[in-house]
Amino acid sequence: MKRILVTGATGQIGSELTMVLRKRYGNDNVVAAGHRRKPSDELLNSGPFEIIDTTKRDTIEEVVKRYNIDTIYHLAAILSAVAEAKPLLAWNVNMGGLLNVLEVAREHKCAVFVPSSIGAFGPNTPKDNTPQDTIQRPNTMYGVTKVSGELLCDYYYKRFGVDVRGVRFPGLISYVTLPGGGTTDYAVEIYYEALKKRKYTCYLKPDTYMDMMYMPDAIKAAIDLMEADPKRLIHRNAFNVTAMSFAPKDVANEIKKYIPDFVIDYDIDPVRQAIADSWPNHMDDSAARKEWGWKPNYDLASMTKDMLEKLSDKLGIKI
Ligand code: AKB
Repeated sequence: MKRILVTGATGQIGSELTMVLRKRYGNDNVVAAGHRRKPSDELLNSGPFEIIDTTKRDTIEEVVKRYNIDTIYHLAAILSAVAEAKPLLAWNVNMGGLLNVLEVAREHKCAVFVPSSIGAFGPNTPKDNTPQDTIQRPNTMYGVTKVSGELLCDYYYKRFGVDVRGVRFPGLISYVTLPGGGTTDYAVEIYYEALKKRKYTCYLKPDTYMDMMYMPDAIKAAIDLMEADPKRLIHRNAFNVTAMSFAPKDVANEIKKYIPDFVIDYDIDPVRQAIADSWPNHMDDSAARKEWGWKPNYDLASMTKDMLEKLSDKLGIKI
């Protein structure tokens, strides 16, 4: 039986991943840990919850020892737009936190899941069909921490045998928990605003293409990779994974199929536009498909239908 710790459990991915893991492995076997955001009642009432500041190694180690943890999903991180505003905080949390988690995993023989991101690529990476192994010279603090994190994970596997695995997540869309300060956040906000105001002002240009994924697929990717046969894994860390590639104008057109009077306009934020412009349009995720059977279930059309249905229930607003 697995004994799992999820850091960043109050965040966009963690809040949903924790509930899926609890269903799969038993409520008491999955410890949710947060620090900055307040946990939801669902998270608090369904299993153990602990405060962990991942920049303080002893707070991680104490929980790992007390609960006899053997697997850590390490999700606590600062996202791209906040990282540009607070680069030192991003370095401390994204690198310091990761190093602490890997050290605790080495000492206590834990497996670790670590998400990287499309942010690990930069302006001179090939933009279309971005290969699994390619140029990575990001020009943002977020990207610097993501590439360094990928290398650190490879190092801990090769040097110390820590079973650390991970994917490069694209922008993630969900109706449960809002993302906190990323460049791809527009793709979540647009659904809320479409329902609430029939109008959305987008901070990216209409034709800014990026990889995206619906949260159920992201959770499936994390769990499937951690359960994959290690003998089949050639890469282990930082697998490209994607489900769809779209631009703001595409998601607006899809929403209009359900809300015909929905209007999008644009007020460009130069910081987030520059970050988005430095990321791929569309990654090649064939290594993940081959090595552990990655296959998403949702595309833009099926995600939009589900997002609008679930959000209209949640917000109590009729489509
Ligand atoms: C962000 O926009 O910072 C994240 C990411 C793509 O890593 N959603």
